Amino acid sequence: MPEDLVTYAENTWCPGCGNFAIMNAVKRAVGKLGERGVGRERIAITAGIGCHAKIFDYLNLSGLYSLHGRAMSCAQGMKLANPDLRIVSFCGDGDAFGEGLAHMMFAAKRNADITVIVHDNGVYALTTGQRAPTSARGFKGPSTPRGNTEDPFNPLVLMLEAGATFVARGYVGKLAELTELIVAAIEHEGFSFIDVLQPSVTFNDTFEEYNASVELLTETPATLDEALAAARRTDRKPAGIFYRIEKPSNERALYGDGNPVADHPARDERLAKVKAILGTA
Ligand SMILES: Cc1ncc(C[n+]2csc(CCOP(=O)(O)OP(=O)(O)O)c2C)c(N)n1
Ligand code: SF4
Ligand SMILES: [Mg+2]
Repeated sequence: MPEDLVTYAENTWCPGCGNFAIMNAVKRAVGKLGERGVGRERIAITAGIGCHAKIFDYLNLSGLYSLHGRAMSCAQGMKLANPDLRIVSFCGDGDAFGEGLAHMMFAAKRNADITVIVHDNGVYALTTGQRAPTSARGFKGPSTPRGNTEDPFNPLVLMLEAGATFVARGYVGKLAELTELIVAAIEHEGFSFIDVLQPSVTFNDTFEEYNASVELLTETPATLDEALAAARRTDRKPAGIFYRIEKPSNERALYGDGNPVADHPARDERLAKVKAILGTA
C-alpha cells in the first residue's frame, strides 16, 4: 500500500465503519496499478457528498469533490476532457440511486469510460440515518420511524439493464477480493460499476447479515441473463464480477485514439481555421 497516498486530513469515520476497508482496498489497488504501468498521475477521482465522500479527503489523488448525486457526471466530464485519465468516482447509495440516478443510468447506457464505486450502506448516513434507495423494507430511521414501506432497488440489476459493461459486487469483509475487483474495474475500458456492501456500524449495521450471506462467485456468469439471475438471488449475496463484456467506450467512439487535450491546436492554428470558415483569411 503506497504510504504517500495518505493525506493530512483527520479521519472522522466512526470506528469500525466499512468505509475504512474501501479506502484500504483503493490504496492497495492504486499500488498494484502502479506496478502495471498506470501511475497515480493518470488516476483522478470524484466524490459525491456523504460519509463515503470523505474518502476524497483521505486519498492523496487529484480530482473533484463534487455535489450530492453529481460525482458520476463530473467524472464523465473529466474523462471527456482528457480521455488518457482513469477516472474513479466514489458514490453513496443515496448519491448514486437517489439524486444521481439519471446520471448513473445514462453513464452506463453510453458506456462512459469511468469506474463507479458505490459505498452501499443502505442508508443516508451523513444526514443521520434516513431511508435510502437501497434500504431494506422495514428499515427504521428518522424518516421511517414505523419502518420502510418500500422495497429496495437492486443496483446490479439496474446497471445491467442500463447497459453497463462491467458489473460487480464487493464486500468490505473481503478486502483482498475487493482490491482485485477495483483493479479489474479500473483496467476495464468502458463503464465499470462496483456495488460495495458497506455496513454503517452507526446507522445500518449489516455486518452480521453479510458475514452470513455473502458468497464469492466461482466464475463470471456467461450471459447477461445468467448475470441478471445471479444478481436477483435473495437466498445468498453473491460477490465478484457478474458481467464483463468488451464494447467501444463513449470516449473512444467519439475520439478514436485522439485526445482533445493533447491534440488541441495552437491559438494561431485555431484562428486561421476560424478565419477560413468566415472567409476572412
Ligand atoms: C444537492 C444536495 N441534496 C441533498 C443534500 C443533503 N445530503 C447530504 S449527504 C446526504 C445523504 C448521503 O447519503 P449517501 O449518498 O448514501 O452517502 P452516505 O452518507 O451514506 O455515505 C444528503 C441527502 C446535499 N448535500 N446536497
Ligand atoms: S455514520 Fe455510518 S457510514 Fe458514516 S462514518 Fe459512521 S459508520 Fe460510517
Ligand atoms: Mg449511504
